[in-house]
Amino acid sequence: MNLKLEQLNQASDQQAFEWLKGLYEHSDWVAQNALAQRPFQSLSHLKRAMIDALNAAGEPAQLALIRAHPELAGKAMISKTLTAESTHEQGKAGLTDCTPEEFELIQKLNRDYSEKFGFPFIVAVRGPRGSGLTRHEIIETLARRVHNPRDYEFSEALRNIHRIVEIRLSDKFNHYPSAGQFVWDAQEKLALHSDTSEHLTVTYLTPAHRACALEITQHMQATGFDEVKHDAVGNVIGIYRADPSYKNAPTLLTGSHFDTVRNGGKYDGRLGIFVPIACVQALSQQGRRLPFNFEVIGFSEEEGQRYRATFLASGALVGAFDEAWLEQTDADGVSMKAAMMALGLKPDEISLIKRNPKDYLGFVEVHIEQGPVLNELDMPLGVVTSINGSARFVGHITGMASHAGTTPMNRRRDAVLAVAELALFVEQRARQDGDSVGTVGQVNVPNGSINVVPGRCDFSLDLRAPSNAQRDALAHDVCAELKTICERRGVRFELTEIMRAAAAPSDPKLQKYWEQAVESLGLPVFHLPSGAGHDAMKLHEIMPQAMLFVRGLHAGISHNPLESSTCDDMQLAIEAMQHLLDALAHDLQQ
Ligand code: HGY
Ligand code: MN
Ligand code: MN
Repeated sequence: MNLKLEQLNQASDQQAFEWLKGLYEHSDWVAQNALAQRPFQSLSHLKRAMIDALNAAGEPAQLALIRAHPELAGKAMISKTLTAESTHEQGKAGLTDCTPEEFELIQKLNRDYSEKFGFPFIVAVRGPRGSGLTRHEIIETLARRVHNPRDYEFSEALRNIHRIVEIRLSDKFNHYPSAGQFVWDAQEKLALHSDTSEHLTVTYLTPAHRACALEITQHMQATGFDEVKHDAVGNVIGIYRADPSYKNAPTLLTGSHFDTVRNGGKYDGRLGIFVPIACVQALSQQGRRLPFNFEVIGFSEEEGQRYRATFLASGALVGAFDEAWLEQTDADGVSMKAAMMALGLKPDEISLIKRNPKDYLGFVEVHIEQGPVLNELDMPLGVVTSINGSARFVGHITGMASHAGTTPMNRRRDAVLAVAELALFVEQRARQDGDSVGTVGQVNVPNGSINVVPGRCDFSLDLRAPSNAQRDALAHDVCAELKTICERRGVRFELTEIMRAAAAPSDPKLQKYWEQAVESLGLPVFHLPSGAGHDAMKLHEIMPQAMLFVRGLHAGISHNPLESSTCDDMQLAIEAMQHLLDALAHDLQQ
């Protein structure tokens, strides 16, 4: 079918209903109820109307819809009584040619799942790219999700049903998110470069990191940028110049980071590089120029994994590169300076990276949310209101190593237990604020032994809050408690603050451009703060900034290989950025 939205908007109720049949499995009432919201501004608006119709129907109707779905590789497939859509989808996922062992495993997992939840396991088998999960991914997902709580799985089943509908709708309208697929595929390919073979880890200036820098460079060169270069800290910079009739045109800056945490996800940072690349590709293909330069940066270091120099790359743009970082050594004793020189980077040119804010309109960044909010609300995009302030510390507690068998419990100076007590205090103290967060992300007993009371324990602290004052109060209380715990336990501590980033409220003007962009897509405008830190908080120090969040799947999990986002949501982020560019261009020309 090659349906057009205006056809659907102008058709009779009956005809419109006919056209939308088969979207919700054996439940055409959902689309029918959504038709009341016609005329639809966009396919996103239609999808939202159907989500609203299902939400309004209440849990019994939602449960009936879930139960109307066939089991994967289940009885309906064997008896060939699947709907045409499900036959196509389960076939594409290779479920029709399972090995006997796979078939046996799926049957068992299906049984366990249905017995536990009282409804069948549902996953959008065509997956986040729309081209199909593999059998192994499906089995892995089922084996993982069978351990979830019921209420989560009930909602997750509905989210997967909406994803199935989204893909079926693309088929009906023959409308595919091609730019989103380009961005999705580019990140998939970039994720092949890693410091380790087991999972995705790309730390500063490693061979994998340089391979990523090269690949991003090639993407920029192939998509119409006028200039592509690297700077002294390894940032990859692409410039799409303004219309030449605008003398001394200002620059809009955008971008995000391409380094990752250890065992990270494919989209953290990278999405914010490829979305603007897709925008430049479209501008270049249309032969269009803006009344401002558009500068896209792949920031080379944001996560602070190899060296304790978080936001190093965007920090260099605001003149906040700390020369002392150059002397830091990594786990193998390689200094940052040596790592840079080995790649031909010139540390003495770092100071030249600093930008003059007068040349810029501001900084905008697209980033995955890295949290559950948009996923739970079935919202593809969210407008960020502020980025939480954060403080990070590393430290160690020194007690006394002693024999695990002979040292009485009241004679111990156990370094781990002091850290454990601190970690529980961090949890309780952060909870007290309601919107603060505190994490002891690293705990390590150097040269520890199973039968030795730990004499030393290394640990980290990551403390965040929506305002600097709240962040500082949290940090103060945690540090004071550390002192109290150590005095009481007769152990000593050393603590070093390694980062303190200010909270960064979004610039109202740039935030408005994001709001108008989301609205133009026929989506509700949803505002949320950012718990995660971003390069935008560094640029915030010298220029206006605002961010757009993109929904993550799997409860928005991030800093985890389960991090996931659909090409349809990526398409929406591209279209939102295109709208922002056009709106900014229009206003500049007034
Ligand atoms: O930790 C953060 O918030 C970011 O991912 N660097
Ligand atoms: Mn991150
Ligand atoms: Mn990030």
